[in-house]
Amino acid sequence: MLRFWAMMGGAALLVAPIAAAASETPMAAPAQKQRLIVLSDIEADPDDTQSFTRLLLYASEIDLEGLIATTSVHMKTAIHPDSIRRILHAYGKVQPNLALHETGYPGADRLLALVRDGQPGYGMAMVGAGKDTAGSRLIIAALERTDPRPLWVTAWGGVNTLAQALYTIREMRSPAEAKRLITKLRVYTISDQDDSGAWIRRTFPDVFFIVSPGGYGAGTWTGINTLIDGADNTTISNTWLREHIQQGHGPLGAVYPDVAYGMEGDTPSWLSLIPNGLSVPDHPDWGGWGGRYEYYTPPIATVDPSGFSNVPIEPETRPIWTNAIDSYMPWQQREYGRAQTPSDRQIKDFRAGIWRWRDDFQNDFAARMMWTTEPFAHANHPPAVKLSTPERITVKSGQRFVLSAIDSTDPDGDSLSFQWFHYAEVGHWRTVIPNGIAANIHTVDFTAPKVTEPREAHFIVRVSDKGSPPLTRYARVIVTITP
Ligand SMILES: [Ca+2]
Ligand SMILES: [Ca+2]
Repeated sequence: MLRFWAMMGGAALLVAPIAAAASETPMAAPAQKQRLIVLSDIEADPDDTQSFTRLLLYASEIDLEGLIATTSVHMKTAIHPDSIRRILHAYGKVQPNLALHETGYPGADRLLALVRDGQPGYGMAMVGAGKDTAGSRLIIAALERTDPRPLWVTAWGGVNTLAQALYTIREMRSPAEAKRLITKLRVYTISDQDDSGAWIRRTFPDVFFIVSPGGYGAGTWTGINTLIDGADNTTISNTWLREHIQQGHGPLGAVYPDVAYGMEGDTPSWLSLIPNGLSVPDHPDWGGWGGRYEYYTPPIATVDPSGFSNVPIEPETRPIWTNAIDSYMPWQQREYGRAQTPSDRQIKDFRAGIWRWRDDFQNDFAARMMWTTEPFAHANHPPAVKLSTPERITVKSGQRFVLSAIDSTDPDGDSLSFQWFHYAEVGHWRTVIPNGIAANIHTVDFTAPKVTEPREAHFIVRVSDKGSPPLTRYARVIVTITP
């Protein structure tokens, strides 16, 4: 109880006694985790080191299966696996403290054993017979492992080590076996940082592939660090990073380098693998911390073809998961007896699918960095969202329906805030369905619009605690509306 009062800043709130029941044992790691192999051109830009620092704080929630040093168009003749090991050594110093907060953090030795050299040179010139590397062999071994889950490979630089793995699979396995392995792949590349991403898409038209091809000006990933005009950009400022990540937060925070070009341009490739109740990785069109993507063949005119890229930009040959436009109205904070509501200002942009969650995932990062040095009682932990209604319901046109997250809890006993909304870009009903009453309460009612054939609408509840920093988790309800 004392801890609870301290976390509330001693504010004179009337608190239900349930707060005293707050747990101080580590939270349980999620039962189902995504598998991830990272390809990184670490040292081409300090931001790969930033992305690794953040990723290791989620090593309890994502099964890391390979950390591979690669080249890219920005660093064509060198790879730096030792730079990955350096971050892992810093992680090793804080892993015991992280384990006070959540189960499932692997020891540094286990992660050090996953570091590999990828292709030592640039692009497709380094792919072919006799060019297997430790990195490409690790990818094949991971695909061949008996595991029903998909395997994510995210490229933070060039992707030719994956191209080599696919080349070898095509040459050395039967067509049926190759198809079986390739079906397990989920690829996300941060733009095209060598010429092998386009080759993979052309040569293996069935590979699940998320990318913003073309110039970096078309990159959805830029939503992580682009300044939003007229909005509050505090959580990506250098001051915020210094205060919440870099300084005074132990050895892992200390390895987080200053921003040189842009903060963590590679992070969106894996951010949606964090199980936060919002992201469903196999549905990039449903949206998540890493952005929202739709499946189509982007015309070359839409991919910033004359923008900065350094890799030849060619027309796409088949559908891929790529840029999708979100409309987002930032919620305004209103003091003195007024409910939080969306502002009048609408941001409609292909990067908004990342922007809209940015404060949430930045605060999550800051809280986990505190986990590296603080005991459980001195740090914040995210709420556990619990729906009181099913995850899928069917209603008729004109029917009123109620969605509730009233039974949500917080491991620290924190007070919770709620936001319910219809995610209008997702599903088959694109007109915003307003809520009947205030949206910032745990139980909200909506009225189904009139449809002429069955339509699906997605509703999200965003649940934030009032800890420091405030942490947010979500739940999604898919409503099928019938005539
Ligand atoms: Ca990179
Ligand atoms: Ca909390």
